[in-house]
Amino acid sequence: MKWNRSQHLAIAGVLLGFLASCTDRSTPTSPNQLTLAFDAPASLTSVVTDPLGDAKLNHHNSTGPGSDQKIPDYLDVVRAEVSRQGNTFVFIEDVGDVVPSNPTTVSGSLGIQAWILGLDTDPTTAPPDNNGNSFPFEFFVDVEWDGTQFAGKLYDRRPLLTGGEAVVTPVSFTIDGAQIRMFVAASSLESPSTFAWLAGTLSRHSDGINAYQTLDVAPNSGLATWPQ
Ligand SMILES: [Ca+2]
Ligand SMILES: [Ca+2]
Repeated sequence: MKWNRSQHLAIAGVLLGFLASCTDRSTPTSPNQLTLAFDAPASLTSVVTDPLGDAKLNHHNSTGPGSDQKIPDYLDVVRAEVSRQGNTFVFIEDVGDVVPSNPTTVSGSLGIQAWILGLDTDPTTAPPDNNGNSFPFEFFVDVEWDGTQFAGKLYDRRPLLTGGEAVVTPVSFTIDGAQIRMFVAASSLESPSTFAWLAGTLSRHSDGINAYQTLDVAPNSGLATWPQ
């Protein structure tokens, strides 16, 4: 089936309805402190770069009023990285500005802002959403701002293949200046040897089918592959 990147991220918005527990946010620090705690072997790392300035509202529908309205640079992805460090996958999004401690409030009953990655760990399956649309991603991992606090979450979408619900579990994360990092146990992803992935940012307003806005995606075309 034909699909596009925005549709991939749309399911994240649907899944945001499952919001549950939260994790304390780290204290923002200078973007000059964007250093990794450890260096991954190149063979276990996948990196995508993305322009600064291409994020916009209504990314999934680039026509109509407000479609080119500028959004804050902290919602503009400039680089994304996936690496495996021992038994942990580390997911990184670098954005164009320091993530504030109190980001712009998103309108609507959910009011969610998300820095998110979709992981296609099984090319033979495409779990459906509640609207019957199928998406390639078995997992989402994200950091969400709900207007009050930040939370890191892993969405296991595989139960949707058999009529179940996505399973949401908290994940550790840090927000350090303009860098968001998420840490997921490899076992939580069934320790895949390879997978395809997409990073992005989105706003989720309510549970409505189109009540979301994809703000930016990286890569801009297709999916990245880990390891690179
Ligand atoms: Ca960008
Ligand atoms: Ca898949």
